[in-house]
Amino acid sequence: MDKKELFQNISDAVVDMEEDLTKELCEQSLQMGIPAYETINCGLIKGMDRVGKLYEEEEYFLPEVLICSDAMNEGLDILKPHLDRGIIENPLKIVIGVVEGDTHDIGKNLVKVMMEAAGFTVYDLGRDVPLEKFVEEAEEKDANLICMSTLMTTTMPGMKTVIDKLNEKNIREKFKVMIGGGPVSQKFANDIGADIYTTDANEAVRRVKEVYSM
Ligand code: B12
Repeated sequence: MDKKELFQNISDAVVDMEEDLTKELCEQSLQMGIPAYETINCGLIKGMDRVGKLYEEEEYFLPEVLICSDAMNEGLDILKPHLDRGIIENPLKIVIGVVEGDTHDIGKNLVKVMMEAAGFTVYDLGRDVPLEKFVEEAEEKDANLICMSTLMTTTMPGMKTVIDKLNEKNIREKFKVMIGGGPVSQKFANDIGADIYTTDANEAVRRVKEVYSM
């Protein structure tokens, strides 16, 4: 089996809710010497993206989606210890969370894993995070970057509220703000004055490194 085929099989195993097979294939990827981050991006995340689409098409319902995400997490558990942690002398400090009112955290967790793998220090506030907490924690941890995730249109305005709070306290310049999640777009990011928007976890790391010239 070549790499491309293996990634396809991992993505299929997630979609087919095959926890054991997902684990087995992730182990195989390590034996083949494939970098863990590549298997996460090209196998596990691809699979979960397809699951999201199947849900939208009403082929899958929530119980199926949750079993798929269990399979993805089993795979992540195998791969995470093998992620090459980037070694950075003064790692960026990142505060990340899902905005108030929203409990979808699968995507946020993936962004966190990829950020940690890049060598950044990540403070995870979890999901359904009170908006004020983003500001408080960023100040307390002396963070460089605030990352916010949301999957629902109804909770998107919370991202703007956080930026407004930073402005009110005259500390907006201290932090970069990065946003992401299903309904979020570059246009929305521009409208609310966020600094960085990306569509996926891997791109998120690339853009952060670009912005900080790393
Ligand atoms: C899984 C899921 C759930 C699970 C969540 C489990 C969990 N722990 O996260 C459960 C079953 C709990 C759930 C509940 C609900 N859900 Co739901 N759910 C989904 C589903 C099917 C998949 C989301 C997902 O995990 N995708 C896979 C991940 C990997 O993708 P992702 O999150 O987009 O993340 C990637 C990128 O967006 C990006 N990214 C994400 N965050 C960030 C952050 C930053 C900073 C950056 C840079 C990038 C980034 O990187 C990630 C990896 O590449 C979506 C449909 C869909 N297609 O998205 C609906 C969906 C999000 N849910 C929806 C709804 C309505 C609900 C409920 C309100 C349902 C209900 N009536 O009870 C509740 C929410 C309750 C609440 N208050 O939060 C709607 C939202 C509609 C809207 N537009 O607002 C959706 C779109 C389904 C739909 N079409 O109706 N849900």
